[in-house]
Amino acid sequence: MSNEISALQKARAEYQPKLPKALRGGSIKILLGEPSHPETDLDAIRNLFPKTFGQPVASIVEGDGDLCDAPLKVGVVLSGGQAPGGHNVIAGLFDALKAANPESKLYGFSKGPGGVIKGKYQELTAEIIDAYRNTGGFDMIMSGRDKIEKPEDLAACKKNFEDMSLDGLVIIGGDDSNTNAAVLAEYLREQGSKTVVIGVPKTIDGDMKNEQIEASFGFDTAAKTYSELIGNICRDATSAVKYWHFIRLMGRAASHVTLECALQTHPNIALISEEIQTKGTTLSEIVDYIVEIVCKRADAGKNYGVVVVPEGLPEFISDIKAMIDELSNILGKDDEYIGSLPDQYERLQYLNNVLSDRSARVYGSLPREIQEVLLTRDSHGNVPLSQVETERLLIDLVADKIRLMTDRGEVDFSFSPLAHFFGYEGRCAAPSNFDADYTYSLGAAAAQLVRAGMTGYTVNIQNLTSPADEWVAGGTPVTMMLNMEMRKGKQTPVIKKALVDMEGAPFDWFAANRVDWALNDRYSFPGPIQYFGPSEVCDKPTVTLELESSGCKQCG
Ligand code: FBP
Repeated sequence: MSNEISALQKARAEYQPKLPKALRGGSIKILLGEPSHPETDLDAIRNLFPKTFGQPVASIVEGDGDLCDAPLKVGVVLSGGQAPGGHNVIAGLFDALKAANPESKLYGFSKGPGGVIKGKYQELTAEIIDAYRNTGGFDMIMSGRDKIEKPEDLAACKKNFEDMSLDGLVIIGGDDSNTNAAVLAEYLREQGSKTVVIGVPKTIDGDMKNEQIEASFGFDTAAKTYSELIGNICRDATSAVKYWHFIRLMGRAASHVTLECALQTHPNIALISEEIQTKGTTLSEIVDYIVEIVCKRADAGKNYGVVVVPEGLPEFISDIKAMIDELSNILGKDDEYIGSLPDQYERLQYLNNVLSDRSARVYGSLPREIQEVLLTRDSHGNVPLSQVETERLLIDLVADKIRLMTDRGEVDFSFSPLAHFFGYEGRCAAPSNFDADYTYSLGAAAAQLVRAGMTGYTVNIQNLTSPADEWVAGGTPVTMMLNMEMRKGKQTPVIKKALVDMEGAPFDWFAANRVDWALNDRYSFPGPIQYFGPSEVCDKPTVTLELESSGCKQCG
């Protein structure tokens, strides 16, 4: 690493992540359960994944198994957005491979799946690994958002793996990247390749979770980092007593990050996209709700407050969602033509003709910058929501309404809003103890699945609210988590994103408290992540994870 090492980095390099008992060095075996199947779209998924469909769920336990002890060559790649703990997955993988056989080699593919396709890699030595232990970021080998999907990409990967004599590839990524892992695993098995493919659940968004995967890594650290900042802003709000802070939080479609930060800090308003979708709330109703609270607080002499907004919100407001879906279908067919139009005016003219009247009206009513972002998709077909400035849109609409009410003599106070976006600030934070331990364990478990020659699996670590000692590692067949969704106008197999469960304990706890938080100042100040000190401070998991495992005692 070229940069000078900070005092914290130096001390943190010494931290030895905790591991579940079964992964702590003794002999290991893999227990296999019943054949698995996805919850829906069984036939479609079986047809697309004939070689890897139906594989059993696996548990890694202590005992004498026949895992490979010969030297292995394994590749690793980081895919998609950064998430704290990625380096520790690699360190856990490295240490476990070397412990099984010191002659084993680990190769890091650079800049994401694109590096796998191009065959760009370097051997990861102990010296490289040691420099990145317990650090945030993905800078050891960097990341990228390419997708291994075209037949020529799959063939290029196979050839590279043959040239390297690679036994396994570990793909560290979110739902889309783990889906990609399944596609590659299926292809390689069908081609008779020896290379197995294992996925690791990564994303700060917290939306890659299900019965098998309790949490994606990085969510804990990112949510704690944002919560520290929100807490600081709450304190500033009550000190200056003159600003309304509108804070948009990263997290893509799901509102897990926003909900977790609300549970940690108790802002006056938190919008949860999933609730807005369930209730069919319109944009103007959201604005009315915010204005009502702003006015009530002004009546009580509190001309300040804090609003948190999930970045995925636009996709959950019924009229905007319908318009985005229509746009996705149109882009699936006419992407190149729309891209070739000289300016936004021309694009608007064209879209006016092809969108339904309602969607054309909604699209036309949005600010130009948002219109332009809505015409782009990433390689997985997602709208790049982190670029949509929803907090500013809400500020404009709320300010307009308060201005109107002031003109009519209905209210008389000044509304001074400030906009913030917290996203990239949290994705590369030094991993919390939880994420440092969790990711190191995920890496160690991935090594065991590769040693067992398993393919098309995502690593899982369960029982996460208990001490690491009691965590249980295993593997979940990716095909078990798939469903068919429309992407770029085409039915595509993808891992189902976990949205906030409206019946779940985290949402219940929030819903039971939000009226109190809206009008009274119940802010909570979590402060910065602590790496040294009492376990109840340093090892605490997220409120979401705690409530999901213990239920909502406070809600009655
Ligand atoms: P992943 O789904 O790849 O983990 O990405 C997470 C995320 O941070 C989202 O919350 C955000 O919308 C997106 O990445 C931003 O993408 P980019 O890094 O390409 O700007």
